[in-house]
Amino acid sequence: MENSLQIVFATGNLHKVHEVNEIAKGSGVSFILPPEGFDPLENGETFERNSYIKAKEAAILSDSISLADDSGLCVEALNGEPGIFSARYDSTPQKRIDKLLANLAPFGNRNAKFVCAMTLVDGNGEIIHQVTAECRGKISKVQSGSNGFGYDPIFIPDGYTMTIAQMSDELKNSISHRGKALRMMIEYIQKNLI
Ligand code: ITT
Repeated sequence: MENSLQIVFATGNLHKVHEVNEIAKGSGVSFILPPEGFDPLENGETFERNSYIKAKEAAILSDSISLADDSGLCVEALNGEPGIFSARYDSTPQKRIDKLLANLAPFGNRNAKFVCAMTLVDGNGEIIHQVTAECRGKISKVQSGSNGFGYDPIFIPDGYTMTIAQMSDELKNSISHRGKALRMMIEYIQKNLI
């Protein structure tokens, strides 16, 4: 591609980097990991704030345009939990799934949504653009599938009868919170930055 832009993707989660590079294929935008030492203190109270904190830390470390994703699963009957604490709900991915299924067991309402906030900052950590997207669905009674990561084995998106972990990467990326957010962000980047 004639015009292209490499952006630091401010995360320690390799699944996210893999997904965003798949989603961005052919767009002229690609993503690389932040430099060593990237260890932001995610003490914001919203997905938007935490994505800004991560993007800013990566930009200052790398002196380069950076994008961060802060995401999580919000369960209606649990008043939006685990929400911004999705990665910290318990000590391992399997324990987090078990805890969520146990906490939700007494409830008939299994509605939930994945949320993804993305913040793009310049090399000084100043915000260039911010987007938020959702993927709505339900929490399954039992886990199934092994693709993806995190809570994918217990999330059934609206309009489907399988969990995200039973989907191909392509299908997940076409409907996911991260796919929707990144496509909006890439549209902005293509119009304004390359
Ligand atoms: P970074 O902060 O380094 O980016 P992280 O995994 O800690 O990595 P977050 O703080 O944004 O990222 O927490 C996101 C958590 O929400 C993630 O660890 C999963 O538990 C869950 N999550 C987010 N997106 C998901 C997805 O597409 N599929 C399944 N679970 C997801």
